[in-house]
Amino acid sequence: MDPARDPTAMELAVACIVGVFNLHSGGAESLTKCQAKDLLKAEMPELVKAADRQVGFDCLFDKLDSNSDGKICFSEFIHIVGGMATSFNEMFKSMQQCQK
Ligand SMILES: [Ca+2]
Repeated sequence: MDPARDPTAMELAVACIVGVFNLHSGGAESLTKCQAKDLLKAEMPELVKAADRQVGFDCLFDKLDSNSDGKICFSEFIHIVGGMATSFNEMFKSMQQCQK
């Protein structure tokens, strides 16, 4: 990245996602179940509340841990972020439809 220019909104967003993952993993390659729960409760509280109401956190964790190694690696984490972004985009489009 050219240090002479300001980062783009997308670069800042990606850096933020990477920073959140590393903050909660302590710099490790993967999040433990406890670290994943702390991250999701802090950063995606509605997802955790919905999981607690419906199936419980353990079931959510098992679904997110796609390779079943008991940890959440960065690529598994980014799928969670992608799902959340997709939901936000759908909500944004619905709000636009209501304004027309
Ligand atoms: Ca895993």
